[in-house]
Amino acid sequence: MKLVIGNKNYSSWSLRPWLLMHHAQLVFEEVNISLFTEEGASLIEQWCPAKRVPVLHDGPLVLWDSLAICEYIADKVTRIALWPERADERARARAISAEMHAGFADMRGEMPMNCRRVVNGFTPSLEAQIDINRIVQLFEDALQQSGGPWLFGHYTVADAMYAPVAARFHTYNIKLPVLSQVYVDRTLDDAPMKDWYAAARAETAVISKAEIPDVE
Ligand SMILES: N[C@@H](CCC(=O)N[C@@H](CS)C(=O)NCC(=O)O)C(=O)O
Repeated sequence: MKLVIGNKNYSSWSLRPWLLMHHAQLVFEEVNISLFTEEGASLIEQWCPAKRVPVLHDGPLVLWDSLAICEYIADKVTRIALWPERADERARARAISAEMHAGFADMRGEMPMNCRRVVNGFTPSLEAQIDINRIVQLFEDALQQSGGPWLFGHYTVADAMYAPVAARFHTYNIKLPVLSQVYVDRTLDDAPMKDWYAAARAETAVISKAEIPDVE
């Protein structure tokens, strides 16, 4: 299998299936594309039917879209459960994964993932704060119901979907209630996430629109 991904520092959509595939203990090749460069644009032409990353190539199957890739991996890997076992919990995990996939546009726009940075003095707009509040509510509800350590007890697609949110909360120093903060810390301390961060730190490409200035 080949997973085509963008810059590890910035590409939040790429991070999701990459993490899930590591949790699924799959061996796969990476095709790394430096986004918004000339070379990157020609690689996107070559590898990505929707002109976006991530894309999974598995034999003849070419699968674009982060959530579809996560669903495929969860179907394909049967020895490790990547969705909750109970139908009602699985339905809730799918709902919050879909909510992430389709939503939180204000937070995503204002707080681009940037693993290398901690931005000083950042204050979210009211709209972004509403997104943050909703995410905190769903973290708290899921963690209280499951008892943790992951949203549904063991690691699931939902945790992979929200991993870039944990990265953003860290970068923009968002104050969180205890349960949510413990969950964010666990996400950042997860072994594959640490490997992703190490690779992101080693990258030198800068995407200027994703660089939010510090406020002194
Ligand atoms: N809904 C898509 C979104 C993918 C997406 O927007 N990817 C961004 C990078 S994180 C991208 O490829 N941007 C390249 C471009 O806009 O040219 C998914 O879930 O995979």
